[in-house]
Formats: sequence, C-alpha cells, structure tokens
Amino acid sequence: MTYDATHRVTVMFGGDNSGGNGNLADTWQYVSSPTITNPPVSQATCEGGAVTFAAVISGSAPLTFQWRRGLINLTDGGHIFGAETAALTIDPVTISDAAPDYNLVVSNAAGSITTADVALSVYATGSGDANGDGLLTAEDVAPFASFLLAGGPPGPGFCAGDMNADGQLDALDIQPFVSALISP
Ligand SMILES: [Ca+2]
Ligand SMILES: [Ca+2]
Repeated sequence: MTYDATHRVTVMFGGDNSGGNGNLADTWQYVSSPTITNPPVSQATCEGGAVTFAAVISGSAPLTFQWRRGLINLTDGGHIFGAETAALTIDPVTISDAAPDYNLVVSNAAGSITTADVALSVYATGSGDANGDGLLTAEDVAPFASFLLAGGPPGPGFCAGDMNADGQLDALDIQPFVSALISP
C-alpha cells in the first residue's frame, strides 16, 4: 500500500504489465473500514437545555452516519439536528429525550461500526425543590443559592432551581424562586 497524493487515497498497486511500457495498468484503491477515534460521551442537562453528542471517526470516504436511540434511527426535525452527521444536537431537550442508549452507526464501502451506548440524563425544572425532599420550603434557599453560585453541573437539585426552564440556573431564576417560595 502507498498513499496516492493526487487522489488523496491509500492505494494498492499491481497487476498487468503486458503493455510493456513499464507502467502498471491496474490500480486498486484500499478502502479502510470506519474506526472510532473519539467516541461520544454521556451528557446531562436540565430540560430546556441543549446537548450535542459528537464522535470522531476515521475511515475511507464517503462515510455515512446514523444516530440512534437503541436500534431506532433518529431523524432531523423538531428539536433534533445532525442525525446523519458526526454530531447530534438536541435543542431544546425534553424529559422524553432521556435515554441510556444513544449510539452512532458509521458505514462505508468496507463495513460499519457502532459506538457504545451513551446516556442522556435530563432533569426536571421549575419546582424549586433544590434539596430534593419533594417540597418547596425555606430549606431549599441555601441549596438554591449554592447551585446559583456554582453554576452547575446539571443535576436534580440544580435543575429544580431553574425556575424559568431555560436550562440554566442563574440570576433570572431568583425572583421566580422567591415568588414560588412565598406563594406556592
Ligand atoms: Ca425541598
Ligand atoms: Ca433558568
């Protein structure tokens, strides 16, 4: 094998020299099957946030991509973008997008490969129940403030404090949190 800089592919040379001119008459292109250079990783977000699963895949072009949930192919539309590319974006994420088994199938002429399942964790927003005891009380004020200052990562308590359901816990959530606390 060698690299054919003209065609930008790896090729194998060989074959028929019957023409006698010293040039090999036949050239075969070597097609390397897809391999996973960087797999996607699991993601977590509040509902209303955005996530991107991305993978870096090596292999001869053309490569085709198909993101799946389990064995079900995802398709673009609504809040799903890039279902047939190397990067899948879901924006805005809903609770029903939570799943343990997002994966990517990559194919070319030499074969296909499927990445290991990765999870999308989605946490509900707007309850204000920052300490996760099922109630909105004064005891949620301190953890709410801690999540506000820490700015993440997304988790049940953090997302519970995302009162305006934009996927972030920030200053915009303070007033709605106080309002909910005072008059639930
Ligand atoms: Ca609570
Ligand atoms: Ca928010």
